[in-house]
Amino acid sequence: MFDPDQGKPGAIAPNLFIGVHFTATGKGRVMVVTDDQVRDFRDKGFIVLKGFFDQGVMDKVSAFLDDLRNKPPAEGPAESEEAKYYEESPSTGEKILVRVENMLGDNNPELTRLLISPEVTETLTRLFGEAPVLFKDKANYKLPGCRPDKLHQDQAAGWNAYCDLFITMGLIVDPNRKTNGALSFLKSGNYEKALMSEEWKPLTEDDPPYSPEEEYMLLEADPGDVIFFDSYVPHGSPSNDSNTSRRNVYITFNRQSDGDMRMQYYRDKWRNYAPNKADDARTDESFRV
Ligand SMILES: O=C(O)CCC(=O)C(=O)O
Ligand SMILES: [Fe+2]
Repeated sequence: MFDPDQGKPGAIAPNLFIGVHFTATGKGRVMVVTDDQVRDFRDKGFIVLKGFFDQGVMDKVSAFLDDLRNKPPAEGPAESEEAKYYEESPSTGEKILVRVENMLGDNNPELTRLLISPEVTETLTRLFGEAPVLFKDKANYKLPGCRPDKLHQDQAAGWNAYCDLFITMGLIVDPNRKTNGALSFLKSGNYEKALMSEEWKPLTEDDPPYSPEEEYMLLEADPGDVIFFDSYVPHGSPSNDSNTSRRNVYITFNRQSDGDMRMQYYRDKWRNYAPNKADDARTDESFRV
C-alpha cells in the first residue's frame, strides 16, 4: 500500500520549488509508482515508466530543444546561461552539438515546471525514501554522427565528491531505436553500488550488445517514456549511425539530506571541462557526463 506519510510535507528543498505549484501534503497525491515498482528499482537499479509525459508536454520539450540547439552559445560558463558542449564527430568530422546542461531552474522556469512535475517529485520521494533535490540536468542530442557513450556508471564521473547516491530521470524525446543509438541497461541487478571501474573510465571499450548479452536490455522507447535509474547501474549507447537524432533529457537528483550541491557541481565542472563553441569542438574522447 502507498504510505501517504512517506516524504514528509514541506520536505522538498527550495530549488525544486522554482515556479512549481503544488502542495506536498499527504492528501490528494497521485500514486505514480507501486510497491512492486519500488522493489524492482531496488533490485535492478531502474524502472521504465511508459507514457509518463503526454504529447503536449513532449511537443514543448522538443520545440525547446530545437530552439536551444540554434541559440548562440554563451561567451563563458555562467549560472544564468545554459552550457553547450560541441564535439567533432569521429565518423563525419562535422562539429556537432553533443549536449546542453544547466537548462533548469531560473534559466527556464516553465520547462522546469513541466519536467519536475509533482508526479516526478513523488516518484523520486518513493525511490529515495526521502525528498529529492535537483543536482544536474542535461540534454543529450545524440545527433547523426555522434560518438558512443561507452558503458559506464554515472557515479564514476566524479560524483563521489558530492554524495554516494543519485537518481536520474531519463526522458525520451525522440523515438529511441537500435538504429539511432538507443541505450542499453544492465537488467540483471548484477552490479555493485560502488565504482566498478576507475573514475572517468568506461567499463568496456566495446559497443553493445554488451557482455554477457542476456544481462542487458536494449531500451527502445518513445517520446514521453521515462527511465528512473540509480547512479551505479551500468548503461551506455553506441554511436548514432542513422540520419535521425536521438534526443534524451537527463535530470539527476540527490537526497535532500545530502544538501543542495547543484551550483557547486557546475562551478567545479566548468573549471575542468568548460562549455565551448562549435569552432572549438573537442575531439578528446575522455568520458564526461
Ligand atoms: O544519452 C546517452 O546515450 C547516454 C548518456 C549517459 O548515459 C550519460 O550521459 O551519462
Ligand atoms: Fe550515464
